[in-house]
Amino acid sequence: MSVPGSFSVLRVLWLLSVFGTVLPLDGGMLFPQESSFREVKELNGLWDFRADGSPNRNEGFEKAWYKRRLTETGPVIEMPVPASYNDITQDPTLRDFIGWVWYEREVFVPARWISDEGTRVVLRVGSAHYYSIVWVNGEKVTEHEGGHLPFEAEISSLIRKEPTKPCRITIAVNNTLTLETLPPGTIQYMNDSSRYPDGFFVQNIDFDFFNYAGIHRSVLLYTTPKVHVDDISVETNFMDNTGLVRYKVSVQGGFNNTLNITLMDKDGHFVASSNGSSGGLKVVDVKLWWPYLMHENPGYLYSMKVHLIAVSETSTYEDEYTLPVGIRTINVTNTQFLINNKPFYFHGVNKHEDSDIRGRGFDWPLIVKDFNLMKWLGVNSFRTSHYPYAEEILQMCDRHGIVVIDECPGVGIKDIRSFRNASLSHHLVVMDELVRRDKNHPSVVMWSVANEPASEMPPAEFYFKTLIEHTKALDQTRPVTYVTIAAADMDKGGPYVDVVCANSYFAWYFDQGRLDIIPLQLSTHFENWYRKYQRPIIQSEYGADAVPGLHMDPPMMFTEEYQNALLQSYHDVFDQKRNQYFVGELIWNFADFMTSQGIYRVVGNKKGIFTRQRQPKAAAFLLRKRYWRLANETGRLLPD
Ligand code: BDP
Repeated sequence: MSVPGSFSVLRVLWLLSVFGTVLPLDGGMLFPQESSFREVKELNGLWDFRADGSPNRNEGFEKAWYKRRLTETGPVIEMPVPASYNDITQDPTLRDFIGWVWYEREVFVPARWISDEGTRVVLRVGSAHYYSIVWVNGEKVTEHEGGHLPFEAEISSLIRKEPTKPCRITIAVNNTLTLETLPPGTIQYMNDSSRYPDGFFVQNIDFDFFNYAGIHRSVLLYTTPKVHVDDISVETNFMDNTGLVRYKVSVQGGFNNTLNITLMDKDGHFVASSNGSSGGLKVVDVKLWWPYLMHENPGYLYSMKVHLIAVSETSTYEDEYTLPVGIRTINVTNTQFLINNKPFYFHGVNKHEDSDIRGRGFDWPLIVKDFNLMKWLGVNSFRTSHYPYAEEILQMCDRHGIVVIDECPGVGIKDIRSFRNASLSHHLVVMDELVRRDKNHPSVVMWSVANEPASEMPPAEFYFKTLIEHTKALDQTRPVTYVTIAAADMDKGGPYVDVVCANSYFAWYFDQGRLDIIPLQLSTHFENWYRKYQRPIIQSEYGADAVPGLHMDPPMMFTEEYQNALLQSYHDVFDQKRNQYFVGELIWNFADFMTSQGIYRVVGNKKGIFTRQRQPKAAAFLLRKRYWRLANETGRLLPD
């Protein structure tokens, strides 16, 4: 099979990452923040855009499009950032495009950022799907593999080279998925010339959501002083009324650093302070971080101000970064999931970053609407199915007390070739990047390293043992799981997870229409898991498609009545197991979402309890009633 140029470019890049050893990440990935010593400039808005439609998708590299303005290379269109490009135009070839697309924008950098040699200027992309290469004024500054996590490059010296010119930022993004990407996919050439034109190829994927592409989150320029706070890690604990925040700060670029750490309460009052790059802060009369509906004052956050003064022979640098800190503990027993030593029961949802027109693009109105809907429903938790969500969403979870199972993009690992070392080493890097970004969020209570991998295949055992041990070494404070659909006696990775997260679709993908089998099959399924692994169990997905407005009684598949009846049957079993080892239920899915086209999907997956436009189906009311009841029964709404 011939591999066209575009994919060979990717292959070269991937080969480099595959054969390199997995090195610890250099540097932190603190969320950009303004302070007296830091500035942020958003580059969102309209960018010039051009998809490389050449047969091998390689024209942009052959003709070095990054060397001049994109408009000079050929026709460009206006493309909003952040947004997926797929649903923006009326062109089906762009919706379904596979290969490199090019974004470009010119920006004026404030003169002071250029003239002040003590200022460090960083270009940051919140996420771009899937493989990105970034140039500034024609010079490559970074490249990044992975569609859901941030990457950045320091560009200070580059912009100082031509101080009077606007700065031209070019970002090429390729959405091609291969056996070694996360999620994986394959490119298939259709060589039968009686049926397909020359060079016809398709992207095969084994996951159930549209492979939206483009620059999905904000692009920013931000500054820090040359000597700066590069990373902060906190771990929290408490005993009786006293909280403890252990911290570590790393500083880049300097020597002779003085670090002052101050912890303040929600109202800005002084709580504790410390000096140095690591240490502990004692919090008398601690206010713990509690989940929504588990306490009358959920999501309590302290602020940890890290202040740096660094003196060199010639200059003094000052930096400040303030990290929100929630003090809480997570523990798992054989039968319980404990937050602050109290049993926590997940009554929540699975989501997608997905909406009309924007695709997977970051959108504040949508995010705030979703939080309002979740609170209306009585949701206390969600899983970031099937990839890490924008950090702004996790910050909201911290503030509102919504508990998160943070999932990496390890979805659709079904081909045995995706268990090889090349895939595993990339998966380990993704976990490094994910933990580096999300480690300080109190809302994140568990890592999920994958969704529904072919965990019955023999290589799954080594793969998941390595992956889970690696993740535990990165973060000793949180449990680790992967989400399985296998049967307990088939699952090879099961012994390594802290919590069993099991998906099932009884009376949907099997025994269609037979709601009556759910009680037997579901309880057998739970009993088998518990007998085998003695771990708490979460129903991490269950549900049924419902086309809004379709009704039938007695219920038939795809009607709102069937969706309701199926949920109800599941709930009956959950209630039986709840006081044993069953610790949570996450409906599939919060809202309808787009998928690739296929005979199983009617313009996307309709298992939402809300439509894609966030209007409720009957199931939303059923779930709301249940979740508020559960909150009252399990949530201990009263203070201790
Ligand atoms: C599960 C997958 C999820 C799908 C869902 C479904 O984890 O991504 O969308 O099935 O089929 O197995 O609706």
